[in-house]
Amino acid sequence: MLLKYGRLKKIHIKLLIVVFILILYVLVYLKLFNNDISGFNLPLKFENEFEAILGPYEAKIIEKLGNNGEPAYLWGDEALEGEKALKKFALNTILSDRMPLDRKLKDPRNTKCKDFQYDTKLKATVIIIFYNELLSVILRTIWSVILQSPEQNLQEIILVDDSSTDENLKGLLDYYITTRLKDKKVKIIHLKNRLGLIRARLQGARLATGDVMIFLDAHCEATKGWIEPLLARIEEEKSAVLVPIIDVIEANTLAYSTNGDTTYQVGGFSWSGHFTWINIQDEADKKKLTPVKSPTMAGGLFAIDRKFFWNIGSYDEQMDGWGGENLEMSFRIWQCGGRLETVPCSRVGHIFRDFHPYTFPNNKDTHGINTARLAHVWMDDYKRFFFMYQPGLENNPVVGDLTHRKQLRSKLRCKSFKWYLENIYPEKFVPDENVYAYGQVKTPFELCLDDLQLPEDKIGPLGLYNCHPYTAMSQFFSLSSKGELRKENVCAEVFSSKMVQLTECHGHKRDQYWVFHKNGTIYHPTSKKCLSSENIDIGKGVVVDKCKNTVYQKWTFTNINATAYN
Ligand code: UD2
Ligand code: MN
Repeated sequence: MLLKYGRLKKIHIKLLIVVFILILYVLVYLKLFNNDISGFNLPLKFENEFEAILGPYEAKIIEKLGNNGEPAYLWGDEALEGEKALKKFALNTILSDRMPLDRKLKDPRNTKCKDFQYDTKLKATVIIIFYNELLSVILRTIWSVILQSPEQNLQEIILVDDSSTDENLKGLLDYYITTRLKDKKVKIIHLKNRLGLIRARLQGARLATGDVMIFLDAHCEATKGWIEPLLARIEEEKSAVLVPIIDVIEANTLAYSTNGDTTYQVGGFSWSGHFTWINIQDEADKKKLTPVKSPTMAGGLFAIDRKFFWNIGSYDEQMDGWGGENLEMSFRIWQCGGRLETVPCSRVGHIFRDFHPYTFPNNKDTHGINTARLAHVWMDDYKRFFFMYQPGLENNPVVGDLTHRKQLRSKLRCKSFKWYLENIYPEKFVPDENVYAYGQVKTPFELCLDDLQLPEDKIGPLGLYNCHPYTAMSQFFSLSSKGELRKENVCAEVFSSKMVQLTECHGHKRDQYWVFHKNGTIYHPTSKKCLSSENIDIGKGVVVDKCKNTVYQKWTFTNINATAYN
């Protein structure tokens, strides 16, 4: 008995040791592999080195350069270097380095905004994420937030370094914060692995303690009075997610430019899954200075109640890299009971770059994959249009598991995408709803109307091409209930009484009015001519011609509603 007891004791001890070692392993593993934050703790010996870099850099700043948001220029060699930098980084980095980090900007708001009193005590955590952004640009973003936000409304600024490889963004930035931004409530975390902007924002959000979180790209400048109307609106309506008017900071001269103080646009989307700017539809809304409904948001700059952010499903954590998260969040907010609004009295500048100055790991099309995820979860049957652009992603395992997001949707009892379209974005054109006819538009020779790969924001000829054996968006046209022969945003219009161009739809223009006859002609009443493929080479634009009832003027649509014929 005794012996047995002794042996048991030994086994216990051994077990304990094993468990202890296991725990140790887990701890070491977590420490090494998680994306735990590493706060900064500068080795003192580096301090002198950092000062030796920062001192001369600060001494070279040119006073009043870019003051009031005016366009700024450098001379001689630096001007040339600036041009090169613009080509390389889509940003004049040389100019930014010479410009004061706390430059003054004009107040871009509508003057009436200045009369509003916002009495809000809410505190915001401003979250700024970055990957290899220019140090001076990041610092200008931070300074603008500090200088333009009332002390009582700013809880903290959290910087999230998405594992940048640029050395300046490690020690030097930390050093700047400890020395130049002491007591300014600025915190920084350096992620150990690159997580992409969506998960980087989530990491920041997890540390936030303010009532409200405001996300900013790392190349922004906040202007006077930017934060108060955002906070005041959230105080009044916790489920309102808000975007400021996003002004343009020009990448070459860093000029702060606006569309004036009365006109601005809100967010829309294209069926290919891209964010677009759209005009406000409601005339009364156009004149309002109070928050205005926005169907979607651009994604980089927005304010949200912290608790509401988590309750409504934060972000889709399986979204990688860049892109798509903004439409996902926009649809989710509207469909699940929130509101998305643009606040015209809050304005923030953003440097719009012509290309991404960074690369993505593994060259993945993260925008496409992320959008496929949101299409599956939020767009119901309407996802058909997106997948016409991206057929390769429809059933592709790269899109990943969607169970959690679908569960979220049912848990929150979110409304359908149809509801969203009908109630929030009724002006959005649905290519196969409320139209006379849609699909491929064919000649008897198996040639089809084709947009000839016209970019979404451009105008160009209505082309002719070999019909594809599958439904491609480039050959998908609709004859709308208004008699437009159109794609998403462009309508066929007759120019110089012969040529047919795809140009922005106007809704009322007679030049964009077509009638489809039972005999297969597509008639243009204004010119009294018919759409014709006669003598048109493949890859060229079709024309209108005297109506002759020939085979060249015969067209068929894949789908026709009975009401189509006049
Ligand atoms: C727009 C948004 C951006 C984001 C994106 C879609 C605006 C003004 N900007 O593109 O915020 O919603 O659409 O996803 O609405 N970054 C990382 N890790 C990365 C890549 C980028 O932290 O792997 C940072 C980057 O440094 C920047 C921010 O994410 O601060 C947004 O990136 P961007 O400025 O290149 O995106 P943008 O403005 O073209
Ligand atoms: Mn940006």
